[in-house]
Formats: sequence, C-alpha cells, structure tokens
Amino acid sequence: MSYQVYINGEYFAKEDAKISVFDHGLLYGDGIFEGMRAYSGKVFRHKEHMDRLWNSARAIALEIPMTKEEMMKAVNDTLELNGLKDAYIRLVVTRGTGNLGLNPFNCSNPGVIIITDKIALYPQSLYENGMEIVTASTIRVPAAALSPRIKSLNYLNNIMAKLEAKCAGCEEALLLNSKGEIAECTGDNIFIIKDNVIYTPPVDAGILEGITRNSVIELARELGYDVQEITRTRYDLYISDECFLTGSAAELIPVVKVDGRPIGDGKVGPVTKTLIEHFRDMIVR
Ligand code: PXG
Repeated sequence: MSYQVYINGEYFAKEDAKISVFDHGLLYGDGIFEGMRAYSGKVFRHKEHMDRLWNSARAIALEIPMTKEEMMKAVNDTLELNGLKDAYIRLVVTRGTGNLGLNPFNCSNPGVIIITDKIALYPQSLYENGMEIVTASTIRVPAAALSPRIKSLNYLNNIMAKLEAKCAGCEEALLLNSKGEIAECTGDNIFIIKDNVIYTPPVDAGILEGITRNSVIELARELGYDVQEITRTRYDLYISDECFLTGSAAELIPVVKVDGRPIGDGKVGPVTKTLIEHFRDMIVR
C-alpha cells in the first residue's frame, strides 16, 4: 500500500520518495537515524528519541536543520497524514548532498526523512516460545573506533553479525566487545536473569543506549526487581535462568537458546513473562 513520506518539509508518495545519489548518507553512510514506535497515536518516549538523535548529530558535528519541537511535530503530522495510530517510525538525517570526497563541510542542507509504516515484528510464535540466538564472531565496533552510542547510518558491523545469525538459522546474533564481554545484539539490547536479579551490560560495554532498555530498567525497578548494569560474559549467559532482548521494533522478546544451548530450562521464564505483561500495560495499544 502506498503512503506519504516526509522529505525536507515536503510529502511524497512512497514510490516517488527519492534522494540524490550525491547525498553523503548514501555515499558514506554519513548520517544518523532513529527507529521509534507509536501506540494509540502517541509516539513512545518521543522526547528521549529526540534527545538521542540530537546527541548522535552533535557527536558527528551534524546540524539538524530544525528544532526538536519542529521535528516532533513533523513526526506527528506524518503519522496523521498516513492515518496511523500504531506504527514504526524511521527518522533519518543525512549529511546532505555533496561532491565525491569525504569532506562533510562540502555538503549543504542535511536531509531529513520521516517514514511511517506498519510494523513487521518477529513472528508471534517467537514471543510465546522464545527465540534462539548465536554469538557472532564479528565483534561490536569499539567505541575508540566509532562509538556505538551514535545511531549512525553505518550499520555494516551489525549487518555482518546479522548475516551470521541468518546463516545459522537464527533471527538475532549476540555481539561481544573487543574484551570478549557481552555487548548487545544487532538491533536489540540484551538482559540476563539469574536468581531473580536482572543484569544488562552497561553503556561502557560499547552499546547503543536503547530507549526500550532504559524503560525496561525503570519498569523492572518499579516492580521491585534488583536491576544491575554490569559487565557480563558468555559464562553468565550460559548459566543464566532467563534471557530477553529489547528494542523499539522487537519490544521485549524472550531468548530460550544461545549457541545451541538451552537457557535455564529452555522455556520462557517467569520474570520475562512478568516484564512483557507490564510492558504491554505501559504502552497501551
Ligand atoms: N542496539 C542496537 C545496535 C540497535 O540498533 C537497539 C539496541 C535498541 O534500541 P531502542 O532504542 O530501539 O530500544 C537498537 C535499535 C529494525 C531495527 O529494523 C532496529 C533497531 C535499529 C535499526 C533497525 O529492527 N534497533
């Protein structure tokens, strides 16, 4: 089905939504993005996504040509124009059109793109029965090379790991950092539960600070769980009772097998179930 896409203040039918081949977003992956969700017409953690986008922009010295308030309005207008209440929103800011050559200062006019669409989640069966993941041999790009906190258009690191997942017959892969510690999955953060304590890697492990991750930490603490943001290794994962992933697209999804080994008893655990239930209450579709 066709819908309208926002590009630099104008709307185009999906088929006609095009940008220049000289945009450095395409030529060099020079740009940033956000993936957001709307539930019942309201963007989930809208302000937090704007703050992260603006921080990503600042980190790559990219000036977003509008204010956060204007951007939020553009997102809401695009949702409304397309008659969407429950949706996935892809917000992209590119460096803009330049010439051949890396120099970002040769680019004029950063490009702002807003795509709103129905969301294709993982199959429902994975939410009920849990998913299987594998550890990728591709390590997460170290912060000293390119901070994973920047949600940049350079996703090849993640895509290399996603290829490993798909080749192993899985939907997701776990990336370790250069120290061999657990970082995150290709498009999701990871949580591990042992003896009723919930663990998730700290931002310093070299991860994207997920908006869903942060809201699940908050939610779990409100429910009285002990949540610890500390470094974990695969040892901790292999001996854990439960595991789940978080992301704007995936929401909360249980993991029941890693590297061919069952986690706990290989079934979706009680803490994960409780959190999924409360997360659903929080988002109110
Ligand atoms: N880690 C990485 C590397 C991500 O890209 C997350 C964690 C979760 O963050 P949020 O803020 O969404 O809770 C992400 C974001 C997709 C898709 O199409 C998903 C993401 C990024 C790009 C595409 O499934 N997840």
